[in-house]
Amino acid sequence: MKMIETMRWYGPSDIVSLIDIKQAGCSGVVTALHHIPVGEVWTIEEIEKRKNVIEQHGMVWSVVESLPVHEDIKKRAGDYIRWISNYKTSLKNLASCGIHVITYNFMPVLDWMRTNLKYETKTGALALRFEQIAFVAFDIFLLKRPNAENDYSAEQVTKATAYFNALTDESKKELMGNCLQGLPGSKDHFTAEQVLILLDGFKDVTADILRNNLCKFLLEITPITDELNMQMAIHPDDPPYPILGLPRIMSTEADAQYIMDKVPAKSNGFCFCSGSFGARPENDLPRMVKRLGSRIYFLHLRSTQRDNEGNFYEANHLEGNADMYAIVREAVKLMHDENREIPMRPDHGHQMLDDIEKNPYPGYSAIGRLKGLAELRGLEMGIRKSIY
Ligand code: CS2
Ligand code: MN
Repeated sequence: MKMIETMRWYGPSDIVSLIDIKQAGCSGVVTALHHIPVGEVWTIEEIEKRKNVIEQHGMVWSVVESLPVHEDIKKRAGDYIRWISNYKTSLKNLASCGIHVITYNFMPVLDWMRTNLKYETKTGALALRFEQIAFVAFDIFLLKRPNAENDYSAEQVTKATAYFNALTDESKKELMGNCLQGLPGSKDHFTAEQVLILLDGFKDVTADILRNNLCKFLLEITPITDELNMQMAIHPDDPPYPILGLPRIMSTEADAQYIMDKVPAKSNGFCFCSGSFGARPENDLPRMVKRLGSRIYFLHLRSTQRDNEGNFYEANHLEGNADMYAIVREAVKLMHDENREIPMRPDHGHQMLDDIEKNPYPGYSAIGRLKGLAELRGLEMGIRKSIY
């Protein structure tokens, strides 16, 4: 049993083409209908259209990433009943088209957050980076979130002030743009005003409330996904701790265990993202693969290099803090023991060689991901052949 090798494709507007993905050696494609507004139904017609393009290139649509969850569902407010009903319809439509693995996340307002999208690594390849003090400076001085400074230590505020004062106008603009990236798959940026309004909508939503809302949502959809043999794979928070005063509920093994206990349905599972979980030192990644085991439906393999101040950058796939050998070893054993194949994608890659002149979605370069995939594939084969 081996991992199903896939890459994410953002659809027809992605400068990385299906031909590129095929040549990288993938049998599967991970994509979403990014043009459909969050909450609206994915019709069979639209799903088929996308599926056909992928199949014309000799690959299959292995995983949906993401079927996004409307903010109202996370808050359990507004039109959430309608959005849940739409979500169920989209799930049924996907299943009827033969697509069964669905990734989503339950991070309020934003998806992942980085302060630098072009951090120069020692080879000159560019990586995504999260720098704590830059982020504090963004929060207090650029976003101007009310009372933001109360969330940080006096030392952090002092450092962020000095950092901010030393920035040129151009660097300020860049930091702002990096932090206000839109959702994956969109080239639009949020404005500070939009984000402040969205954040305000979550001001009364504590982590307990958010967790509860996630469980209620899962209790509503999993009877359907169980029946249709689907696999729901929640993606962890990135970075895996609260930011901008927002609650986070999928950052640790205990968080994952909690929703597994509350919603035991078989279709309630995980997208194990080693890069997201790995930004938190106490997350023991190989142990998590072992413990979450049969509920892991999708693997995102990536490593981060952390320092003591809470900064991290995305390292080469086999370097950084994640023990990729031990993680892949657990995954190989899991697939062998359960006699199943798990889809995997190299999650993000450096911008390198020809990628540098191009303008790929941040993290989704062609050559950097190809390199990551090639390394991971070799690692997996070596482990598999040495054990079985
Ligand atoms: C992805 C996430 O690009 C990434 O970091 O792993 O954006 C992921 O697609 C979503 O959180 C899943 O809903
Ligand atoms: Mn990921």
